[in-house]
Amino acid sequence: MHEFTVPDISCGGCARTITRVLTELDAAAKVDVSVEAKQVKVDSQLPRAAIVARLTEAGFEPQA
Ligand SMILES: [Cu+2]
Repeated sequence: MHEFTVPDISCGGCARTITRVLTELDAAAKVDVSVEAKQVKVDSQLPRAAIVARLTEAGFEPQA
């Protein structure tokens, strides 16, 4: 399980975008986005760096 804090999450649309791009990257991924907490939980075998790169590319850079 990978957890990220993503300050740029502001609404359900952001959550849907994040869920979409990550499930495109790994169809088996389970993605849980909390808009209020600005947190993303990803249950996936992908390396953390690959998820960070994809989130950043989509405009949702995780906090270091
Ligand atoms: Cu949004």
